[in-house]
Amino acid sequence: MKMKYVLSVSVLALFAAQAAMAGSVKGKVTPGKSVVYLESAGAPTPAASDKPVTMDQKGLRFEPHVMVVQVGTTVDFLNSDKVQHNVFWPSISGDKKKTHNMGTWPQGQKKSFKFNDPGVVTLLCNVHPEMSGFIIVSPTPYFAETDADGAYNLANVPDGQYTINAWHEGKKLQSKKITVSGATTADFTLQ
Ligand SMILES: [Cu+2]
Repeated sequence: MKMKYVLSVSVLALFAAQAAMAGSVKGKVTPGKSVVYLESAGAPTPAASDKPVTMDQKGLRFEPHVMVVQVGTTVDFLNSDKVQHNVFWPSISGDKKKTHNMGTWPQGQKKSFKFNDPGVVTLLCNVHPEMSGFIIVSPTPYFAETDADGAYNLANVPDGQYTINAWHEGKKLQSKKITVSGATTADFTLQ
């Protein structure tokens, strides 16, 4: 009994120590409605959830227009329209070797893809050239979409070295190296 008690206390102490090392990154990205995500410079980060997320094609639009997922996430591409849609991407972050065509399918059907490469995926439909959408595949679970004013807050980020990336449709991706140690700030103005 005494051993068990001692173990419980040390486990609690360990949790307390880990909690104390968790920082946050907050700041502002101009323009608003941007995406921020962290790349870890060293320490491994928790794996993605097994739960798939849905990218819908509805009303001749990708819905949502912009989605952020952690690397290793499966995206279910659903067609909710009466017309057939296709899904393809010409590259991931400009790497044309990572091009992929999911094919074309009718209303009510979906096809799934697991994103194992981080980066920016521009979704297109070869049936409707005006359609586009974006999936930002983050290498870590530390990502956010900023609010309309550009504010974001990444909570529970373990202290350490990271690269923080900020993305907005039509703007150049910006990256900064940061050291997270408690409350950390990073602001961006995207061009
Ligand atoms: Cu389409």
